[in-house]
Amino acid sequence: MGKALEGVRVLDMTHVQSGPSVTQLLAWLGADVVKLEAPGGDITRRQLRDVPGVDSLYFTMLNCNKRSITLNMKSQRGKELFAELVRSSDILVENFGPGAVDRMGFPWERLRELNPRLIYASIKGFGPGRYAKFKAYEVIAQAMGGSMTTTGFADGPPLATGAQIGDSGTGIHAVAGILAALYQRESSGRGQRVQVAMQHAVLNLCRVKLRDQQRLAHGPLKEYPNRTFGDEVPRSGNASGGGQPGWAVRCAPGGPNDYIYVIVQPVGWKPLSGLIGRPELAEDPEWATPEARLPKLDKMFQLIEEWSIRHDKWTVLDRLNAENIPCGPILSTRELAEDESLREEGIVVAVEHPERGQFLTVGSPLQLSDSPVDVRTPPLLGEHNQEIYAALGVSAGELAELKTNGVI
Ligand code: CAO
Repeated sequence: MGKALEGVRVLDMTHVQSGPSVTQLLAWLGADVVKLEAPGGDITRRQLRDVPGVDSLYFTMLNCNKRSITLNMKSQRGKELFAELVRSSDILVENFGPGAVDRMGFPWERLRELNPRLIYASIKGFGPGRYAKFKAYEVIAQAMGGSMTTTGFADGPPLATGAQIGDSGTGIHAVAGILAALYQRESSGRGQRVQVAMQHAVLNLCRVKLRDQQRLAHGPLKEYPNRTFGDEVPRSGNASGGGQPGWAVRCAPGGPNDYIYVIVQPVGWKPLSGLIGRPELAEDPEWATPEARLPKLDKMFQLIEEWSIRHDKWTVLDRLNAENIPCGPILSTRELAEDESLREEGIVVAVEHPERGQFLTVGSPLQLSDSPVDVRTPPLLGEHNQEIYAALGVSAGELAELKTNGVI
């Protein structure tokens, strides 16, 4: 079967996480992704290494299904070869610090001159305003995009979330922009510039918190567990913060991940009150309606916890689901890695790597009926130098010379 992006060529100058997450998804959608690295390689090949001398999991989990070439962009021959690669690519993706590609001698004007059909996508920390020149990492984007201020408990410090919303979250936004540009090129015949800022992407994901910021002007946020409100949205612990109240309640035997997140929809209260052994609360006017429960959500979840703490989270999951009550046990990373259902669904995937052996990765969350994904091992550094440069007309002799001179 073919692939959605078959025939699309991506020149991938990305590194660390945000950029590689973009090109890995494009590769899974069927694009031919050529990762261009400095001769020393993407820094993440060496970061957080678990096996000495072998590409780290940081790298292997973000660079599947790509080919790898090395090229020193600061050498004259490197710039010439790069220009050739740009001519034969549909998409260029990069996430260097601000201005790095311009300093290499390839501002957008030059790139579009080389290839008017090129889609040139960049991820930066920030948009073109006052923060434009700043570098950014995951948690910086969380700090400046509305996530840290709203994560945690009211009496504690702002917290980082484990979900990589600044890096991979931005990456997914960039994929959307790139695919739209590819589609527009069908009618315009022209490529275009796609720019995504990590701060913008995180703020987009924190959209509901900006909603609540405006609601504050009209009084307290009643569905928040907080007792007092100032003029900023407070951190609200594990509250859902949405129209249906939710909380993480403890389960047996009380370990760090023995919790289940429970949402109490209006229809859920009757079966829930029966499950927790308090059937009378279904009819009690003090408890029967969502409005009656709203001022005492903490008490409500305490009642639920008095029941849940007597059972393990899997039993609680079954019992709640039997009553159609939305809930989710807190799954540890070990439980996720071992989850048979996730393996069968192809989202937790075992991949064979030539140097490290088998490793686990997260497969593609995008499932297309006519474009199946097969996750393939990431490339070793420069693994495809020979085939890619030969296709550009570089002879075997010159290739050896380029290697000796540090151009590749
Ligand atoms: N050949 C020669 N030089 C190369 C090269 C190549 N193939 N690829 C990169 N380089 C050079 C760049 O030209 C740049 O040199 P100059 O600064 O002299 O122009 C240099 O490598 C460093 O690039 P950088 O600024 O991207 O790297 P850094 O380690 O200093 O910063 C990061 C890393 C992530 C902070 C920065 O890239 C950034 O802000 N990126 C945008 C935001 C982003 O994606 N962050 C995600 C981080 S993951 O948590």
